[in-house]
Amino acid sequence: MPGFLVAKSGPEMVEEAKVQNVLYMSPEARAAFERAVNVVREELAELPARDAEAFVLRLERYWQDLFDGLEPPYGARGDFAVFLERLVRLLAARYAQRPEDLKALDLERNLTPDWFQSERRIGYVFYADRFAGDLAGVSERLDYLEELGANYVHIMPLLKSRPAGLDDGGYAVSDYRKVQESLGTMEDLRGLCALMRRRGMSLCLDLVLNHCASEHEWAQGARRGEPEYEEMFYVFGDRSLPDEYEKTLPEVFPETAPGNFTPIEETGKWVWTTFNDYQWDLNWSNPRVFVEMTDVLLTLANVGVEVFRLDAVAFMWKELGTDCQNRPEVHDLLQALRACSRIACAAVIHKAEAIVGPDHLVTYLGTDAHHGKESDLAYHNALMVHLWSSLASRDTRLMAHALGRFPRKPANAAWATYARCHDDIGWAIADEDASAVGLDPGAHRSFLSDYYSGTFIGSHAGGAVFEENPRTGDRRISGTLASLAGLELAQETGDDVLLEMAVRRILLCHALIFGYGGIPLIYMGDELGLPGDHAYLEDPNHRDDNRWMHRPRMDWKRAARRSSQGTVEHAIFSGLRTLVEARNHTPHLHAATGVEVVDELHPHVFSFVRPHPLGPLLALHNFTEDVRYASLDVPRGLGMTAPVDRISGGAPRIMGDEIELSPYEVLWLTDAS
Ligand code: OTU
Repeated sequence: MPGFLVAKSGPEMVEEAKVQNVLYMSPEARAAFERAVNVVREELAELPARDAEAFVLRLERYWQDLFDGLEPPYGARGDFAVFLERLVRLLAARYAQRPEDLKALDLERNLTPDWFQSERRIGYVFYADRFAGDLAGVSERLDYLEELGANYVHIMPLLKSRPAGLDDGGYAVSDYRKVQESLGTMEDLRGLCALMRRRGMSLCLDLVLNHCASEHEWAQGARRGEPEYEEMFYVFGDRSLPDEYEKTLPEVFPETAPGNFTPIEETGKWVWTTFNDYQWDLNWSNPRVFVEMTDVLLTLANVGVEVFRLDAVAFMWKELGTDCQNRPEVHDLLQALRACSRIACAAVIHKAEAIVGPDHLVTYLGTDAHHGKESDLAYHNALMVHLWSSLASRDTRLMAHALGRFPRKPANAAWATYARCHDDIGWAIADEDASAVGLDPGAHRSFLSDYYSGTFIGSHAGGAVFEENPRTGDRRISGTLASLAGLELAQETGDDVLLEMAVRRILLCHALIFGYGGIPLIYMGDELGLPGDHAYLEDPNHRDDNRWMHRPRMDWKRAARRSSQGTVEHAIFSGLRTLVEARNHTPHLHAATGVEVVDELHPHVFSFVRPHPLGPLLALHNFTEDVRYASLDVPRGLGMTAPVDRISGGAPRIMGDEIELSPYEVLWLTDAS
């Protein structure tokens, strides 16, 4: 065995080694590792020696991460060693079953660990049924994705969900080992993954690990009152503890699913349900849950899934007297889970779905001891929120202030940037950020809700309020990109100027998420300005959840217009294509390059620098429908003597000492000299 143990000593050296990711093993971890290796050798005896050795190397490389992640939540248990052994056997067994082509991919990804940070990685997100009918239909639409430039493909929840209609868009999974029948089979999924892989596309799949459906076999066992299944959830004999917890718990769906606990009809007990009453929170303090979900993850990885979107991770650990979100143990568990993937299916990466306040967001990419070890990707919720805030106020000072003081992310991780998603928009703006630029935080959030639900006079937006919470005053917002950007209103009223501005706004949204760093996610239909879907009101399973208004069906007739000049579809689609081309040829936009917000340049032009060894890139975004002039001092200060805009390929328009920006124009300036 290669001697990886670093020859350093003393507690400071150890701390340094841990933070620097240098291979270090504590004596406890080393002892456990020696035991694990014996188990592994036994389990992998049938494999070619080189394969077994590769596994052992990965096990050694990630052992400390795994150990450090599992020790805090489970280390005090008497059965910790037994649990570790069970987990290691599982990792080895799933690795042994991993198909040859995926093992080759593991190697390729080990050689190119920054594959997902590349400026050439572009995401597209859709529901299989709404986009193409089913998985077979999706495989026939891969040309469309390729035409758009997408190579990171997130297909919304597609595993078997609860039978009776209401399933939260697939986020109530009743069987993690089956594909929803109406979409196809596990074999179809395997085939689709292989097809995509050949085209250089990676499939991202949701892994809903905070909860499962009330119809899942584990939940069924709990309903029968069987202790081993009850222990996989948070089950209470009466309301006393739930009432204690409720004192500090927020509500995610206050209108449609108030409270956080649901009675179990069969036993008269209570079960924790953060989301809907049919979504039972899994009890991650029980190591069996960890083993079961890891098994699910590795099994799906062996089918060919490359990216797991870990749903609602912020809620995975509960502690009385807290809001039961973002607990330290969540980060331990996520680090351990990622170590499992790195060991058994090295190609796989994890994306944390934690739609949390700005102070917590970056912790999901790993901070402090978790630095660089937690999730490879996380949604940049704050960027999305400030994008809409600045578009409404036509003022970028709050955005520049908030993003300017945003903590740095680890260099080996990346944001998933997006302008909107399948969920609502919650105004996650820190009070102190709003106050710092002279805004009343509550009043500003309230303005944004008025603006995007279209009640603010002069608003061009046509969204709707989602799950109003009278207790907190929160009014989250639903709506398609087209409706929030004013395209729907422009088309309804035949207002050409509004139409032009809306198209420009849509392109600005995309330019921002393309330039800021990380994988930009295009939500299906936004590449064509597809309007919202109001038919959801006629579907009894959807009508109480207006997020369905922004989950439309693909309109392939409209899509066909993308090649007809003069249509809105052409304007947006070709505008996006231009951005894709520009991005593909701009190495400055690799996610390992930092982002430095330029705070003082202009109150209406959001600007940032991507400092790169090739020279800086300066991105300017005019957030208004007026022509704006930004001082040349900033590009000059960056040493640019002959700035060129990488989007248009031409020189920017210079007026005296200023750069002219047309309404909603975006420039990516680098120096051509
Ligand atoms: C996620 O949502 C999913 O994206 C939603 O579609 C599901 O309804 C939900 O989980 C339950 O599975 O948990 O960490 O504004 O952003 O519910 C954040 C609320 C989540 C959503 C939130 C989110």
